[in-house]
Amino acid sequence: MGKPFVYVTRKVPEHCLEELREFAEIEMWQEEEIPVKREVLLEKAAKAEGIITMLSDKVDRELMDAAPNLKVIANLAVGFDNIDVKTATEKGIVVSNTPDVLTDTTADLTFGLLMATARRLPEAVNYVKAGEWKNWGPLLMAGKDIHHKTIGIVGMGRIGATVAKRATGFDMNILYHNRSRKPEAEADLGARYVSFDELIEESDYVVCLAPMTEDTKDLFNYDVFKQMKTSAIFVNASRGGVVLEDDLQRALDEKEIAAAGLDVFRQEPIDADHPLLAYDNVVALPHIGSASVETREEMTRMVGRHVANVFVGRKPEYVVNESVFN
Ligand code: 8YV
Repeated sequence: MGKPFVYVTRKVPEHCLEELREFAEIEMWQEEEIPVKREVLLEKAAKAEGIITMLSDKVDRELMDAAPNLKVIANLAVGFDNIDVKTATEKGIVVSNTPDVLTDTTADLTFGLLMATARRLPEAVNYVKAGEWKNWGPLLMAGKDIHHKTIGIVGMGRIGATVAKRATGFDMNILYHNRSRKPEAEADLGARYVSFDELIEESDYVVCLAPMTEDTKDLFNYDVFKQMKTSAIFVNASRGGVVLEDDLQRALDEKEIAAAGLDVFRQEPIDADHPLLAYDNVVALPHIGSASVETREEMTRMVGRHVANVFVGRKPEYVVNESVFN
């Protein structure tokens, strides 16, 4: 009997899948620029026992119905809103994800995005590169201070808590809102648990790191932006679906908030004519929270291990639907 077939829906660092190769025949979508075509995915799924997937590659019922031999879906991400976990569980398919390994890297990027937005770094870089720097004045590209300001973290999971840790280095006052209290963050980092409304009203920096769920979908609407300080900066490094982008645009137009730093969008990738790109006070990134070479390699090794584990009847380290093992 041949080795089980595994399809990888995006180009990943191939050398990190060496261990998995001992257990599986691996094929990978090779285009860097274009996401895997749906018809290709459906065709590959028909013989796949494992799928390594990520981001907006939808793993829905149609795909799982087309994959009668599928045993494991390993997501190269901590978020798994691209996967219909309920259907996978019904079908006994293991779903795994990659938390922890990307926590520091994503927290670094989130804090970097906050700083870039507050201190107008992309605008300043473009200004110099465009040869517009002809003079110097005290208020040239003047931004907002970060130190000693209040950061409000919505979603105090692993990444939220690590951003809070970064914030302590800037002597920030830390507020958080989360489904559950985090005593360690309160004791170790001095973070204060507050209601969502209090966080929105009191924070100079509102940072969203909450996962995409029914509760967080469209959470940041016009009324929420209006409730923020007019000097507030909104940073989103979780999922685009938590923000109503038209409402954010309106809040920026009406100067209800000062600026936004966005690593994620409702529909990714975005085009150059996306309305939010027209704002100087919006810093937009192409969903690169966990995108360091080291972390991407580690994530790839991890999904490889998860798939290999399932093939040898072992439970992977991070399983989203534990009940398939009961
Ligand atoms: C992923 C992310 O790398 O982990 C997540 O949830 O958003 C990123 O770290 C990206 O979504 C690709 O799957």
